[in-house]
Amino acid sequence: MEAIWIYQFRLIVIGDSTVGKSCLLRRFTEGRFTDVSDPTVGVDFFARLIEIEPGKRIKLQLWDTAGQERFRSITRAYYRNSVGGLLIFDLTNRRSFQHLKNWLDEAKMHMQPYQIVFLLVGHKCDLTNLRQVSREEAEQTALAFGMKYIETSAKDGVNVEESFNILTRDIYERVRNGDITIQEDWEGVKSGFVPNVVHSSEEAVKPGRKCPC
Ligand SMILES: Nc1nc2c(ncn2[C@@H]2O[C@H](COP(=O)(O)OP(=O)(O)OP(=O)(O)O)[C@@H](O)[C@H]2O)c(=O)[nH]1
Ligand SMILES: [Mg+2]
Repeated sequence: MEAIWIYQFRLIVIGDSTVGKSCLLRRFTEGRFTDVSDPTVGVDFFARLIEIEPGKRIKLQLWDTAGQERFRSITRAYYRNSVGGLLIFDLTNRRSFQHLKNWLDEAKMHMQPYQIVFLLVGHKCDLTNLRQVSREEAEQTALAFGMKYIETSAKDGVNVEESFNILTRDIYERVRNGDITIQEDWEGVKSGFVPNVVHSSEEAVKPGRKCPC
């Protein structure tokens, strides 16, 4: 029997305000982009299924956090139950790149005793003329953090699918090889939902036959 989804992963999206977290999530879950996007208040929730192998789907629960400092006490509660995260900066805003280490330290402090698999994302790659961080520099930072790196644009739809796919596949591999285990008091990974078994035609009551009950 084919499962509707074999695992559910909870992912958190973090980074400075205005780097484009909500737009990236909206593009991924709703396939649209808007130039006007209100700052997130506290935490928003998105969800999507992705197919990891033919017939095998993973449900992603996506927590979109506010980058603004005043919401930090709310957002930090979401690290502990996340298995993966997108650590995002804006390629046209050097300060958002310089703040990455602070975001990572904050995550490490609040995810204990669990681990989060992160992907570093350089966002707004469509704004090539305004770029303030080179690909090489970002790749070196990702290496130092022990993460993969990708450049995305919600506006042009560049690498949006790929970023979530890379992170989901990384987590999936770690679940399969036992590096990440499902635990009762942790929401990071849940095992799948399988619909009720449908009786085969042989088991079904045939017309004219006596009811087995
Ligand atoms: N050019 C360009 N602009 C983008 C892109 N993604 C987002 N933006 C713009 O960046 C601004 C901020 O986007 P948001 O997604 O609201 O930023 P955020 O990171 O969610 O901000 P907070 O919720 O305050 O943490 C908006 O004006 C978006 O239109 C992109 O890929 N390219
Ligand atoms: Mg937002």
